[in-house]
Amino acid sequence: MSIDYSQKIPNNVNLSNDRTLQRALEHWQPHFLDWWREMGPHDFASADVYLRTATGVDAQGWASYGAVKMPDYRWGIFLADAIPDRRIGFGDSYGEPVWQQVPGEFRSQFRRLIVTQGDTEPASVEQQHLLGHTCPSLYDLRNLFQVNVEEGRHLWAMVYLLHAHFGRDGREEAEELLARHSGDADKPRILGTFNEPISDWLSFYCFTYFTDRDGKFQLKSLAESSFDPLARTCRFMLTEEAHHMFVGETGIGRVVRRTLQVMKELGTDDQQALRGQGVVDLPLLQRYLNFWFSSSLDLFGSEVSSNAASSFANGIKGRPDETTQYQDHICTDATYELETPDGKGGLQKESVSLRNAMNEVLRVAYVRDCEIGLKRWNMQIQKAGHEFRLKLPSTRFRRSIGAWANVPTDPEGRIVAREEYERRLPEWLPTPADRTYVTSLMQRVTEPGKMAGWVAPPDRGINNLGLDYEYVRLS
Ligand code: BYC
Repeated sequence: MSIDYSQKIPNNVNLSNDRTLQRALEHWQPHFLDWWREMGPHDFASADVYLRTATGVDAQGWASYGAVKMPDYRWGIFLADAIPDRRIGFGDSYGEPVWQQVPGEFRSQFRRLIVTQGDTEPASVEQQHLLGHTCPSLYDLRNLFQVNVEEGRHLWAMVYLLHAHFGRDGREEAEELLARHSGDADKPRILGTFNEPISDWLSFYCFTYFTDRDGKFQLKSLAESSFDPLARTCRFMLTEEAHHMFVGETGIGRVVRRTLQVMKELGTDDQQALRGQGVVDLPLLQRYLNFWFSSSLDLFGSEVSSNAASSFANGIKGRPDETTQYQDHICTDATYELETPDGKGGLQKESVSLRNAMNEVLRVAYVRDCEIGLKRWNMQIQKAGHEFRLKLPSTRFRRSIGAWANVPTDPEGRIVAREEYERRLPEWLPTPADRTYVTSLMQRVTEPGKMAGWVAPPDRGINNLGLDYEYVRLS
């Protein structure tokens, strides 16, 4: 169904047929706009931004591009088309018709997952609140704002489900989504990574590479859900998510390219020399990757989780590409082998029910996906004739959730003494001096076609426009 933009809330769910729901959402809308004004991109309300807006939910009708002031962005409710006769694809009710309403017995589980998903969306906008001030180019500034408005729309996606399917509880949760704030001491966001500040663009690229990729895997799992409206909304969100990861992958790639150029010009990889020229030395980039990768791994939850098992059993949350990637969709008898710390400085092998290990199944698939960018960036480094290689640290490194939480390991995953861990952290994670240096690079560049000195230009502009196009017209 095409998107109706004539409505106060654009939608393709026939919202005007349900006056009560429409009124409830119209009541929430000004609260959302207040939140956007206060917590969204700081200081750019009157800028004209070259944004894409969804016109339809199929591949052809996806986007229209044009100059938009962000507060006028048409946030709305867009569900991918229903798949006729869709059946439950996993768990105890495998093969039965999917649900158009939430079954009462699974209500609180669904609500918890939808709220957790919804909470990350405004959180990320809050994390990036001030980034626009230090943009490396208008191209990047526009990408930041594109990501921000789409995260705002993803919040709408979850709020629609809460309002439409969870009654009064849902409406209260929707209000709470605007009341918690990233990093707030009293009312923080639910998941750890979404309370980390993103105050520089290197962090932004790492976040969109690693943390948005968690979004991809979580949304793919929820897109398998037996609750069809959730599945359909996540399917459409995934098409938006792809651009966010593109921003991360190409962003880090451009940082690497620029550093390699300067390494070539200077004929050295000496940190001092490179920092003298205002670029990001590769070991510094590695420490940023270590930070954001390890933080994002926690977002998958514990290796062994009864929550994950019951979500799978009840058809609430499947595995990414459940239908195409797996033979066994019930998984009652299957087991999963894990290696966990034995609490005495060594390792133990554990065999757990596969249903209980679903978080780990997702995390392993995620890590594999993260490797793709690393290969591309390393290819550039190799081609430039350098031995240095960027690496993902072990999934055991610096974990706060699950079996490896607070177990001191080095980035290779070897358990080390707590004292050694503390002492060597500056080798592995950004130091205060690193952060000060990165912050010093964050000088705002807003002349069309110009780029900050620490990042190479992208290969191409947006929607076939040149790199010198004025992607954001600042008033
Ligand atoms: N930080 O059984 P456990 C995105 C909590 S990103 C803090 O181990 P479970 C985006 C957990 O909530 C995708 N707490 O794990 C990206 C639970 O608490 P309760 C977001 C954590 O429940 C960029 C307890 O620990 N979507 O879209 O199986 C920009 C025990 O949990 C953390 C989703 O996450 C943590 N890292 O799985 C914008 C999908 N990890 O309930 C957007 C929905 C766990 O006992 N969420 N805990 O109080 C889920 O599927 C699950 O909630 C989780 C956790 C995978 C997060």
